[in-house]
Amino acid sequence: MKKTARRGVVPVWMVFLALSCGPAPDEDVSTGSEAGAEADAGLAAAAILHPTEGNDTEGIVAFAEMGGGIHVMAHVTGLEPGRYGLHVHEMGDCSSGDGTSAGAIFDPEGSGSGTPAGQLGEIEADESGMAHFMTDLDQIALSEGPRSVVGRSVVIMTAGGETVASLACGVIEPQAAGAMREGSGF
Ligand SMILES: [Cu+2]
Repeated sequence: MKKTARRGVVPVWMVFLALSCGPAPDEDVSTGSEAGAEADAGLAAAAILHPTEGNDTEGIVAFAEMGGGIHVMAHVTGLEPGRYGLHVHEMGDCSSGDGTSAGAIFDPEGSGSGTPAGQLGEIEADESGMAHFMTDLDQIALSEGPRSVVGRSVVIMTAGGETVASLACGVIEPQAAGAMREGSGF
């Protein structure tokens, strides 16, 4: 059953507030001077995931520059208990309803042998169908360039098996770093 896009109108920072993974680092409350703003306020982005047709999976994935890499936090609901792939796909287009409009997995290096950059990791849903995931990656970026994931999409996929299905999809939109740090616990 297809759900409405109701969550899309909720400001993303409010969603972060609800999902906070832990206390914000101390430096977050004290920064903000003109001189330090550029260095301190790293780029941030987020994708609100909406279910593909026939699924109830939804959630949010947040990205923030941190320590030279990208901190990724995902909160996904409406899954059957089990493991799923958390992927960035090439195109920022979830309009097809089945995930195919998002294109192939993001693979800027053309890694025939290695792991595509868009393979962010595996999430595991608990008995309540909820998955919570955090990691730090350096194969993706938020700044402009070949590794940037901004404007692409996040897709939750069934892991393994003979048929791979996209359960949820969301376009990665830039976020105001300041607003995000206020509410998020990043
Ligand atoms: Cu995928």
